[in-house]
Amino acid sequence: MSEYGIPCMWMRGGTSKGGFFLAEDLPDDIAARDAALLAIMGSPDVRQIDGMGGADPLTSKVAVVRKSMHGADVDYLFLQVSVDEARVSDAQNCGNMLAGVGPFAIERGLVEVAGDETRVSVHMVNTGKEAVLLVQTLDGRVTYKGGARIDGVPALSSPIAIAFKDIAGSSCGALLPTGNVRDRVDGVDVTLIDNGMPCVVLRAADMGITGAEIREELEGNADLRGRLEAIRLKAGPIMNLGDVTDKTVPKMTMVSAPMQGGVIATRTFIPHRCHASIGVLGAVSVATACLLTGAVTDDLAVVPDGRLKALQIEHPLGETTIMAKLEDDGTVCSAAILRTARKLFDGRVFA
Ligand code: NQM
Repeated sequence: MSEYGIPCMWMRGGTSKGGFFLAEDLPDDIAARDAALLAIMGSPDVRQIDGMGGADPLTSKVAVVRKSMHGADVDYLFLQVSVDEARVSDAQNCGNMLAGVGPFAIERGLVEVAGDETRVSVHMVNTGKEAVLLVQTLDGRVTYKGGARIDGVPALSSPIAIAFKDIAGSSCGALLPTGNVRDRVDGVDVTLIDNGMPCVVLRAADMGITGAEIREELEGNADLRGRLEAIRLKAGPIMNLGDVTDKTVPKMTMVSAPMQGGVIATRTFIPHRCHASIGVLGAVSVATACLLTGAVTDDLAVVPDGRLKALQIEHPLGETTIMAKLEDDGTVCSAAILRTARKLFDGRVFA
C-alpha cells in the first residue's frame, strides 16, 4: 500500500481541511488504518513536518466515505488525527468536513448529478444521525466556484446548504444529558448540552476572561486551560461520555454578550486548542442552549423572535449563522447551515 500510495482527495470543508478517502481504499483493520493515517498526517509531531497535516486540529482531519449501508446516499465516518499524539479518534463528528462529503461523493461517482443542484443524504457514522446536503452541480459536475462567503475562509465559493434533523443527544443520549438545564461543576455554572456536538457551555466572566480575547491569548493562559480541563474531565462522565481524558469531546465554549449584533459571543476549546472560529455542530449546540430558559446563556443571549430563527453565533473570526426551526413547545426540531468546500488536490497519498 505504501509503495503505490492511497487514492485520496484533499479538501477544505467549511473552516476545516483534511483528507477524504473511500472506505475501500483504507485498510479494514482499524490499527492498520490508524497507523496509515498517522503517517499520512505526520503525527505525532507538533509541526507535522513529515506529513500532510497543518499542525492544527482543524487541519488534521479525515473523512471516510462509502455507499450507505443505512438508507442514506453515503456513510461518512469522521476521524480526528491528533497532531502531537499518536491517536486517531472517532469519538466526535465534524460538521465542517461534512461539507466536503457531498462534493467528494459526487466526484467519486457514489451519487449521480441531478440537475443544477444535487441532494446528497449522509449517514453520519460517528453519531448515527443524518444530514442532507445540497451541492451545486452546474454543467453536470460539482461547482466549487461561487458567490457564497463563510467567516474564516477568505475566498468566495459555491454554497452548500446542510440540514440536520434530530441530532439532539447525538453522543450523550439526550439533549441535556444530566436532565438539568444548568449544573455546577468545580464551582462553576455550566450548561451541558448535545445538539449534534457535546458541549460544556460556561460564562466567560466565570472563567476570568472577557470573551473578546484572541485565540493566541487564550491558548497562552495556562491557568484558564487548567481550569477548563478540570471541568471537562468532571463533565464527561455526567454527560454519558465516560472518561474523556483521551477524547476530543466535550467541547468547552465560553460565552459572553454579543459584540457584533449576533446572539452570543463564543470562545471554544476543542478541547485543548482554542478553535479559530467554532465548529458547525458545536455552534448548533450553543445556539440551542441560548433558547433554553435557565441555561448559563440567560441574560447574555439576544434571541430573535419567530419559529424559524437565524441565530448568529459570534466567534473569533466573525460569526456562524444557524437556521433553527422550533416546535410548538420551543424545542429545536431542525437546524441548517451554509458552508462551502474546495477541492485542493486529487491523487495518491503515501503512508
Ligand atoms: O462542531 C472542530 C470544526 C470542528 C468540529 C472541533 C465541527 C463541528 O470546526 O461540527 O465542525 O470542534 O473539533 O471543524
